[in-house]
Amino acid sequence: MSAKHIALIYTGGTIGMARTDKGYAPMKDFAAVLSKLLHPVSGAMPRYTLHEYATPIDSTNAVPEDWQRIARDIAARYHEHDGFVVLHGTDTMAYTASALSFMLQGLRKPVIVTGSQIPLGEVRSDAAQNLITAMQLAASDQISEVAIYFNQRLLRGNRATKTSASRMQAFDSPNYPWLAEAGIDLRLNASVLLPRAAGEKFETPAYAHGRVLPVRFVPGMPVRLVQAMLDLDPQALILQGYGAGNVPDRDSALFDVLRRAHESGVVLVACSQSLHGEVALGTYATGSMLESAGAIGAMDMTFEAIFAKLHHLFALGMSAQEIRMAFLQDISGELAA
Ligand code: ASN
Repeated sequence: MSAKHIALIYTGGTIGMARTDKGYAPMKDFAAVLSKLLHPVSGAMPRYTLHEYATPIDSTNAVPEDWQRIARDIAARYHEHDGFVVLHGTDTMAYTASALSFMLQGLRKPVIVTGSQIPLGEVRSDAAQNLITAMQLAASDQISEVAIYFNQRLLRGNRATKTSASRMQAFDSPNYPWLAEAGIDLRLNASVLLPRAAGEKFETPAYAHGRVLPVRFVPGMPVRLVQAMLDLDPQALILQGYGAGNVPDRDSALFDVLRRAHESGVVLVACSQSLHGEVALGTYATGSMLESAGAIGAMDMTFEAIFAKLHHLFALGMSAQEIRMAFLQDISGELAA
């Protein structure tokens, strides 16, 4: 029997849902279903304490304040437990995992986020396997970071993205190697894990929402759409361009709008619609235009990490100028330094 004691934080998601007339919705007796599932294997598992949210949510409904709540709940229990499993919906799991990695810096214990594609009680559910392995990983002495465990893969949380709505293999980390593979053995890829920090540095400032807005470019998109976004008074725009981060430069209207936004203090971040690779704004004239407008390239960060990192830096009260500098510094392994 493992002497480890982990905390299971149940926030919602398909893993804890059951069928209703309107489709899957959070089930009522999650704790009982969980203990029935785990009882037969308890000898091989760490001890756990369940912390069940009173109103579990479909993660589609999550807002940045929910990320902050989870981080604060982990921080409050940090010294009582050897590791943490966060049960969460898959839809926005990568956003939450990214945000947790920025709030819970310098972790010296594992925080494993998991969920499932099919609810716990359904036939062919992936919930039990994901949960059981996540719990074992949460008892590991070698992991000191926020990671997503899903269908035999352990991925860095702030490098992961949901790549499939229907496959059991719902997540990947296109710009970073998997941290572990769970086949017959649990094989950790030690060389790519975050080294254990000298000490924790938790920052859980009050997160706001609605001020970091995405603009996804499509061929022929009117510049007025970008202006309409700016009229919503954002603190930052994430410009999802093509390939290396390119956006159209055929006429100067887009440049003028972006330059004005930059001068008025909006943080402009350029990223790519491509899942793999990194932003290089100097490669094409269409990318250089963004640089001259004042945008910064998001290097090889995922969209989810960019979004969460901007929320984090704004919540810390930084100015636009400070954020432009801090954004390109690595916090928790989210970018290639
Ligand atoms: N809509 C669900 C959620 O994100 C999807 C899932 O968990 N598989 O909560």
